[in-house]
Amino acid sequence: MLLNSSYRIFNLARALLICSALLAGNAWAQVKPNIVILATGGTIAGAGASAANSATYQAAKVPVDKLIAGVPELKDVASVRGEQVFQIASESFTNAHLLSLGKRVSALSKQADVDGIVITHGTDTLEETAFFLNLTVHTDKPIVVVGSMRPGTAMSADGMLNLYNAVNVAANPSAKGKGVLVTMNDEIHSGRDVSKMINIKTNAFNSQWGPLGMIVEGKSYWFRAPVKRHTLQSEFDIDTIDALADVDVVYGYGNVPATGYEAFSKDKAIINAGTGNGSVADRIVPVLQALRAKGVHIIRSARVPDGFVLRNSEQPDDKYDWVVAHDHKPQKARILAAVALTKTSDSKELQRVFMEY
Ligand code: DAS
Repeated sequence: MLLNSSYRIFNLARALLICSALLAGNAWAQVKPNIVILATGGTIAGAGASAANSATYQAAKVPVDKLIAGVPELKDVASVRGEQVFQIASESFTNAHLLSLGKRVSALSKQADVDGIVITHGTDTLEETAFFLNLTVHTDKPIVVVGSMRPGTAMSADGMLNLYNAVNVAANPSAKGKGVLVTMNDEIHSGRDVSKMINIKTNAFNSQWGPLGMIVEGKSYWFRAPVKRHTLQSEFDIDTIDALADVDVVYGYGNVPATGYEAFSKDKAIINAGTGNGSVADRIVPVLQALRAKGVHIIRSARVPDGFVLRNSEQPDDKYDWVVAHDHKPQKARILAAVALTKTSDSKELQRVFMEY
């Protein structure tokens, strides 16, 4: 009799244990990653007068909560919450915006209840912000910058799917440790490599070394990983940067005068967006040498979108103590130079940084 009742108690206890394990397991399976969406404005938050207005609209109108509500499928992917950091068109970004956004991203990345961060951003300077964060935020958690080429009010708007893709990538552990990413038009790009190459098409963003992967129906497909230093491997830390030096860009072309270069004579560095392989007109060489003699760093980039500027090719960089931007386009070279100058003003060190990041 006694044996019988203890057997029944054992079975009951075992059944209770199995049920609680199943419930816990099921609850665990229901636990979704916590993703924070930081909204800064841009077309992805834009609104046009009619559905036919795919290129004529006002950027930076829709608040982050409406962006999130506009993609109800996000709740199947992650526990999402939004913060409205700015509400501006990204051509109006300044260094102060970069620093403020970078510090917020860094602070959130340190929170245990944040698994990934998505930043909605205008497309005009999205590549600069993504590169800046790639250089300065010390985390391996996914940080994904996303925009759109058409406002949400337009036919075939791209913002909803771009945002859905960005949250999926940010929620995917496979995106950890790949640096800051940009998802546009079903592609996953490195924040280092990507640039806006077309001004009014949804396939506007391109990396000359190719995307890292694709995102299709919420699933990430990876084909490459970054080889240049970023995030946790970076010697630059946003938490210790409170100002960025003035670094400006002068565009090279036939007949270019010295005026533009001399206008930036107070800068710490000038990026020359040179013709061809970062060429400098013979009448401009002495102007740049004089600026270098005053302590202004000269960094040779190129207006040509692809390839990279070869040191000591078009100009004797060793002799002039100039720096080459390698494969960085002028607008990215400005970001990298400004970040590097927070730590060094030695031209050899600057050249090392341009080759390593
Ligand atoms: N003016 C553009 C910007 O805010 C609009 C956009 O494409 O996002 O960058």
